[in-house]
Amino acid sequence: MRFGASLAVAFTLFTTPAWAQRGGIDQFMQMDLNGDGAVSRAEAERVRAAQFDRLDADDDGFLSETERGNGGRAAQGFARADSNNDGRLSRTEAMAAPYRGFDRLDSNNDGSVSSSEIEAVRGLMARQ
Ligand SMILES: [Ca+2]
Ligand SMILES: [Ca+2]
Ligand SMILES: [Ca+2]
Repeated sequence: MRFGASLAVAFTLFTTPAWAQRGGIDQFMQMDLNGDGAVSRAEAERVRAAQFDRLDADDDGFLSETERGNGGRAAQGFARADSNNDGRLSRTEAMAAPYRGFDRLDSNNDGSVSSSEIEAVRGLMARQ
């Protein structure tokens, strides 16, 4: 099972051209757990849950500031996801955070980012 996608992918999911050029799309495709060439919302959620568990070092179901680390996009994503502002991120908050990049890549909003949707983004990048 491949849970190697970066935190930025699972939590913040930026889809700027710069992000894509840095290999963001390839990272995104690491979330295709069943290898069918598409990333479903369920796969994105599984990857996010797995990353939450990996970061939750003391297994209390919350990510503290220490556990989530400082700086970087992942930390920013965590800060935004902390909806009750108690400085820690519950599993519920983490799972409820927006899947921005996913939603943006899923251009027909069918809950799955298909290979053709990915190719469309790659095509846009190629023209830039
Ligand atoms: Ca898949
Ligand atoms: Ca914890
Ligand atoms: Ca779609």
